[in-house]
Amino acid sequence: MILLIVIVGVVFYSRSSLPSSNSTSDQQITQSSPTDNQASSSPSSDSSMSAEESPNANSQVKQLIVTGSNFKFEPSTLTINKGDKVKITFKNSAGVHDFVIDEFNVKTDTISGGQDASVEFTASKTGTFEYYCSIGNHRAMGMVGTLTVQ
Ligand SMILES: [Cu+2]
Repeated sequence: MILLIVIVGVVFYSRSSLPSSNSTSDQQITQSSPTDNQASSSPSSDSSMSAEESPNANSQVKQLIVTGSNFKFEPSTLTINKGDKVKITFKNSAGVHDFVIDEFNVKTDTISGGQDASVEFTASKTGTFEYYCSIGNHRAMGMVGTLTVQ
């Protein structure tokens, strides 16, 4: 009886120890695979970061389009951030107009309908500034808009 119990005990022990040795080898496999993934994924994430940086560097100039007509600007409000380099393309759809922001020394040529003119400036200060058409009494007739630098 004692011998049988010992045999059963040995068999049971060896069976229970076998799966445990298998599971440790499984752990080694699963431990090594995440490090392989990290090693392979980190160079790809680096390359994607550098790929994102170069378009950002190219798009540092903020492009805005303002359309002018008799006698309004569209849009009549613009919002940019302090420090932004801004390029405003003034598209004149009808009449003879220009586009002026006194505070940033912005003034396009006077252009007629169908033409466009662009100006570039850096929004060096925060506040709300008026852009307007300086031709005749156009400003008083509604050719004004508000530029907000936040
Ligand atoms: Cu005008």
